Amino acid sequence: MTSLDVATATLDVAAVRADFPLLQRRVNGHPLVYLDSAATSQKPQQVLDAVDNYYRLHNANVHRGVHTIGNEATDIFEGARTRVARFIDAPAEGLVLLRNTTEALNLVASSYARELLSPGDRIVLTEMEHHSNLVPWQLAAERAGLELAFLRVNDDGTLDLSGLDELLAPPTKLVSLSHQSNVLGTVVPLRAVIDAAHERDVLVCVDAAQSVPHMPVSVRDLDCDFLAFSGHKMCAPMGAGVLWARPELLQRMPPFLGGGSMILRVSLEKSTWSTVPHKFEAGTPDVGAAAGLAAACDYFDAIGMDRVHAHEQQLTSHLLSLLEEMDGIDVYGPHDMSARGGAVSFNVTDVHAHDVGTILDRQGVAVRAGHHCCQPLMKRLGVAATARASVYLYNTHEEIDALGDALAEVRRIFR
Ligand code: 7TS
Repeated sequence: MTSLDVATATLDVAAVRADFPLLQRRVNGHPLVYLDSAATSQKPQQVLDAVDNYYRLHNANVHRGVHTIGNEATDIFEGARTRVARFIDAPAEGLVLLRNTTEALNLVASSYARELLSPGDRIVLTEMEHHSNLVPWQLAAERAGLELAFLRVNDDGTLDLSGLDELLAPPTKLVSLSHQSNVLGTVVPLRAVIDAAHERDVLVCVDAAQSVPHMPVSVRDLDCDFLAFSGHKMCAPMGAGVLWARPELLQRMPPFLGGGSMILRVSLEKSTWSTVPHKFEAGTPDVGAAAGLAAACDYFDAIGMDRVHAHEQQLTSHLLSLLEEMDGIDVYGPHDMSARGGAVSFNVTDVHAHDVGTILDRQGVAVRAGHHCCQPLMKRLGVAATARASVYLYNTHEEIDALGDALAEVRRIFR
């Protein structure tokens, strides 16, 4: 029986785990305990099969429309677009298939902010953004004379929204913020931010890299203007990323990259553009990765994202109580489960996060250590780095306990 046959109220983790070949591995003489899914997730057999099937039977270039195999590849690619759009409850016309969240956010920063905003216009970000949702806006601001302003982070790791009204006033044109922090696990009350922004005719761009993989997300319910995420964090291959944008915005935006597939007509002097969303998909796309992303959407819909989310909440709550009970561990981010998801950052007193990560690895426990591409947030927390454990649908309570045992070993070594 695979996880897809399971229709019980809670997630059958044993069945889920059986779908993931890599989770059967041992590392340094121990069963692998993979707690780094916020960096990238593992892939189930169903996704691996979809990629394999594409390359074995249907591989050809897309949108050329002459031979049978090419048409099959086009159907797979365009089928992935509609499948992914359905997964996030969004019109497919606005769904641009790219490589990752970073590329998607650069597209918005370049083709919307840099090209369509005016000098003096303001973009609001937050202090807890991943560099991917900060650096592209800095580049656009520098080139187009835009101003950047920031929502701050409270001591408890929640977003300080007290200054929101003021920051939404003219000349603000756009807010770009992550739905869930990859460091603190903080889940932002996005709908409230979006409603407040729209009242002022301010657009909202959502970095959903850490939310679409972990909870039900409906673009229609959120009513956001742009939304970006990466397939590789939701059990799909690396190389498939998504930007969803309101089609009318995509129509007004000039292309991001120029080349094949994104044009209507080309002369030596001038070109015109293909329709939306193809205008933003220059060059040969990663069709195999798109096929894998569609399979990942099937996989999650068969399980139910609400069930995935509930499972992660249980694991995170267990992890937080375990860390709180241990001496000499600082946990960053909200402790209230209603304000957070399953990325948990911590430090062991007087031990560098990299040492923590290395000792955990010796016991088969994979966590991330470092600044997590959030240097401004590290500064706000007053630390150089943190260790971070992040859970997913395939993790178990026993694995959280294994992390606890491995951390006790860290404390013993450094006593
Ligand atoms: N935004 C957020 C909130 C992220 O967590 C990440 C990746 C990105 C954007 C960029 O995604 P990419 O697929 O374009 O690279 N976060 C992490 C992490 O926390 N550890 O490794 C990558």
